[in-house]
Amino acid sequence: MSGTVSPKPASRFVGYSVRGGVAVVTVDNPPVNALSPGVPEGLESALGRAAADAEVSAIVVMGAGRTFIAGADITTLEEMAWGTGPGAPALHDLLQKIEDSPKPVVMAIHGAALGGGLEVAMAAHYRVAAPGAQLGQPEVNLGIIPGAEGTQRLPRLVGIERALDMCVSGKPLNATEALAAGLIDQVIDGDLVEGAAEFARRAARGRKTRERSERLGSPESNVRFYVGARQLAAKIRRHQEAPLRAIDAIEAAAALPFDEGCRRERELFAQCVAGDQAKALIHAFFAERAAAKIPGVEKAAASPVQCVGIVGSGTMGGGIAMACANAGIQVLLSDSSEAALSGGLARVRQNYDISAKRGRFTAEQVEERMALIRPQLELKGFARADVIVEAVFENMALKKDVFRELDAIARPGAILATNTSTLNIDEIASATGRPESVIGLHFFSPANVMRLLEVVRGKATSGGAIAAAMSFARQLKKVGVLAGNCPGFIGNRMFFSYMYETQFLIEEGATPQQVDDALTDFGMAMGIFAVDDMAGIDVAWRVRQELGHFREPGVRKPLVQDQLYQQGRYGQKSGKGWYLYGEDRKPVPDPEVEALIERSAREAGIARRYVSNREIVERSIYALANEGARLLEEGFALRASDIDVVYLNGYGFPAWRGGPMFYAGLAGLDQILSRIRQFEREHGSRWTPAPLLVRLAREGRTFRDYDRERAA
Ligand code: T1G
Repeated sequence: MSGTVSPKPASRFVGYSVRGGVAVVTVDNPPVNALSPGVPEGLESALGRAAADAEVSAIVVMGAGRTFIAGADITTLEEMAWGTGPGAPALHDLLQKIEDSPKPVVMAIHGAALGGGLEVAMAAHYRVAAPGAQLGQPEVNLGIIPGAEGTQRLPRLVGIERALDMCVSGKPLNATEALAAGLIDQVIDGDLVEGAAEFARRAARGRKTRERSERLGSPESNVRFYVGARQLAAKIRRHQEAPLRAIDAIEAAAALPFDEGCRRERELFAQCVAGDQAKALIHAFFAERAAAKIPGVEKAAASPVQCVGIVGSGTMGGGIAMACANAGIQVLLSDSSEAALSGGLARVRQNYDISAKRGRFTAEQVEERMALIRPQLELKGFARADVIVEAVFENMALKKDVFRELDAIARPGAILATNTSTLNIDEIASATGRPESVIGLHFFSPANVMRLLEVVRGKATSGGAIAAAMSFARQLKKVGVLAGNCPGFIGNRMFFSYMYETQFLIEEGATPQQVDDALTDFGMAMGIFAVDDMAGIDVAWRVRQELGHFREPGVRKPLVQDQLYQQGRYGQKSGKGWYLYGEDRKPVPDPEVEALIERSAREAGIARRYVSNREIVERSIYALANEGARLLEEGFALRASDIDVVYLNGYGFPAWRGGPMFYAGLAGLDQILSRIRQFEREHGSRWTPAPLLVRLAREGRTFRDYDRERAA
């Protein structure tokens, strides 16, 4: 193929070359070609050059490296949200220039065309994509709506119903779906640039997307789509503003001329980006990525884990096996008896069958996964495992025996991990001659579903082992967060304060249901008593014994949970705990429990009173933040944002509130401190404010400021 390549790039971010009469304009802003300041300008100037280039009859726009364009630069959006920067560059001029180009413009998409990336693509006359491409408007994940005319062009290409679904769910379409939906014109199997250039050469001038109206429906026919979209938003994005505003903007697309619709979108975008939900969700986006960075530890060189050994095929072991098999990793799953092992495997099979019934996997995918899981009665085969995860009963002597045995078998350099949620990693490591390879991998139940993986470093754990564990988390598509070795690590240590506080609240006058309702209204995925019933009251009891909670004299001890345990009310598994459970597993308040609470309070001389929902939320959430501040200062968490990531991904904390530490900053640390001081006066030393909280509140700073200063 003949072609000339420009010796000079069109701008720092945009390359320009000509192949056989087609200008190839390449966005090059690693890692994901975000539309940072300079990129839209570079694109505009490249388009101008192509327009003036007599040799050029059509234009292809593509992305360099691993992706097309992943959208607006979220760092500039964050500045916009906080009002600290000039804001995101306006894309309107660029979009108009693309759409008005006298020569046909073809977008050649591979990797991600997300947010502003898709909006740029939709302004073109044609779009072609590689088979692996993803096209979407994920702005809702950041608490905003598409801000570059996406809510106006998308429905013109894919129709109102599909556009609503994409903007409310935030889920991208793959290339096949995008083709069927009308979002792209062709899937290109071979060389993308070549294919796109060929497509461009044959392309006619093409229509402007703004001028298409045939898929916009009529106000009457659309009503049911708007109703459906609002129902979807209420279901999957409860309490969130942005999905509702996206629906408003799409309604405007159908009701108003294009330019007016764009104006409406801009207003709605501006409302969203200035709100607390956008601040929180943008925080969550960067927090998750920051968690992967560990000072002093290099990211592991890419050598993916091929084989994992798991000791124990119970609920946790089985779930971990599924998480690994889902990532295509071979699993050696062991247990001490034939019966236990076949029971464990049967549970795994049953869970997969349920997923298959729900349409998450095909029968074939289930078989592929089952084939990856090899049962073993002995640990000998573990010699070839890259990672070994111990998931036996929560008992120190037993775990030490397992590690002693593993030490004799595992290959040098293998990661020896324990899934303990409570026990001391250093003591477990002491059973081996290689404590540097021993680490905690605290999976959350169900381990094949929950995204969080706490990676717990012992005092001897090497940087290499930490790096390998973090990269293993990524391979499992989980978010790894590094925690220090203290009782409960990050998540459960904070959870204890939260859980016990809510138990005191019911003794003082609230009911489990009132507490749970107040917490779910706040945004928690589940109420705490429902969580306790799901996790098992017997499990919580055992943890209390193991960690010696309430052994110190003078500490207020919750009155009811031990009684539930003694009555065999273990929660969902026994049909009753804090609540009663029928077939549907929905918690039903139990008058017997309420009577038990009242009686226990009376006997302990606790005067019952009216407890407001506000007090419930403050005492539970501030208990989290106060304990979080302590473990941050003590060095058991690297950043406040890591604590947020733990709560967002492991404990059902609402993402649109950013996590407990971020939420505390928005609520005002001075405000929180003064409430905590009041609680301290009323309830004593368990409410003593964390020194770090006191210091930050005094200085008028937040945990976010604290993280930023320490990162700088
Ligand atoms: N802006 C800035 N940085 C970004 C970015 C973005 N849009 N996307 C990713 N990064 C950084 C990220 O922080 C990380 O940095 C690195 O890139 C690799 O990301 C006008 C308002 C594209 C699917 O929401 O979904 O457009 O940690 O680890 O797993 O309407 O990143 O290496 O320093 O996630 O391969 C809409 C967000 C914006 C896309 C790649 N776009 N990104 O996943 O890598 S709003 C999005 C992603 C908007 C318009 C509006 C994913 C990815 P670091 P990564 P990955």
